[in-house]
Amino acid sequence: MTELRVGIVGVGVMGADHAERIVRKTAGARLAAVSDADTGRAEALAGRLSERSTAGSASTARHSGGTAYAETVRVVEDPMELIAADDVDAVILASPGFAHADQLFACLEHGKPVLCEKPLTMDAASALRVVEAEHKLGRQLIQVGFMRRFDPEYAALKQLLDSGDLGRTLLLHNVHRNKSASPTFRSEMIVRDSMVHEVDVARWLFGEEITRITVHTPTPTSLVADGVLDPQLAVFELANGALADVEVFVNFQVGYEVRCEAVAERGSATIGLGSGVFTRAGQQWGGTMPADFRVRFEQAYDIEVQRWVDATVRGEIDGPSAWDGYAAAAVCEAGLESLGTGKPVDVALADRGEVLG
Ligand code: ISE
Repeated sequence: MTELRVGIVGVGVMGADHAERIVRKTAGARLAAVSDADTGRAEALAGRLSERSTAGSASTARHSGGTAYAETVRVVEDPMELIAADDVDAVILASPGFAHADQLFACLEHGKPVLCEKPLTMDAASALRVVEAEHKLGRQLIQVGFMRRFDPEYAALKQLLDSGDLGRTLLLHNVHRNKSASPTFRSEMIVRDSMVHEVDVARWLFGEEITRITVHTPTPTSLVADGVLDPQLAVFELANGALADVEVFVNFQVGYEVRCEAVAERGSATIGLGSGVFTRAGQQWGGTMPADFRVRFEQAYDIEVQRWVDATVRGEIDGPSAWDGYAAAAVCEAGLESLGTGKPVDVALADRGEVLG
């Protein structure tokens, strides 16, 4: 295979970002087709990317060969048609979470490797069905878009903790703040779409499953619609007795801020303190904050997609698996129950050995 022909389903904020990434920055891949419930939006994006490539500017030069040539990005109305298409070797799913289950089953049916943005699916039962269907195929086709694992700071933290230099890791403190969220971003989405990242971070850094979750909700900020519980403070209990907490605040107003501090037996390590260029001028000092996750995690997304393309060509995945997506869905499901009561809720997780045995 010379170049991996990628099709993207859903070209909203994240899908459009990935489309640009495939065209401008990813070696060994080309954007073959896009699909979106809003066909006009897909057409506008395809037109924009094709135009830029035909203009042949240096920034749109193909990375594989280094020479610019016209990109013909096909717009396909039906996402199922895109998934089945002969000119699409692999799929990026950036459609809304509720569409993922059917689209993932279609990818499995057509043997298409897929990078699926989180959440894997909307609930643990459907996520488990996806894991089982993939397992039956005998080949891992699904990678989940938990991009923090590819962020150089998170990767360095993981390496440090795994080295054992600080002793055993005891606690994680996480902060996850967005500048603002749309009024349709309800309390449940704060768990399923935002907190799910720290669910994955905790499972990944500890290498353990989360067995119980408690979601506390202080009096909400006055800057959200009635009934939206923002911020939220969750505590995860892990199978080895470790604890992790996370504050998720999606209408923080200031900017995008994601931090993680690990406390171990002989020291602690914190990432996400970056303030860009730190300046001192006019009796003021300070730096800047990224406006959103695309800026903060740009490098992580670039590395994630490049490694996914490279692994796909080798017939493998190289990142969070369908099981990771399922485990996160199971934790979030328990988190949603706790959100209603403020009480700890045990996570109901299938036995990994039995499912993947
Ligand atoms: C969004 O979907 C993301 O994945 C971002 O990383 C997260 O910060 C944001 O809260 C979510 O809505």
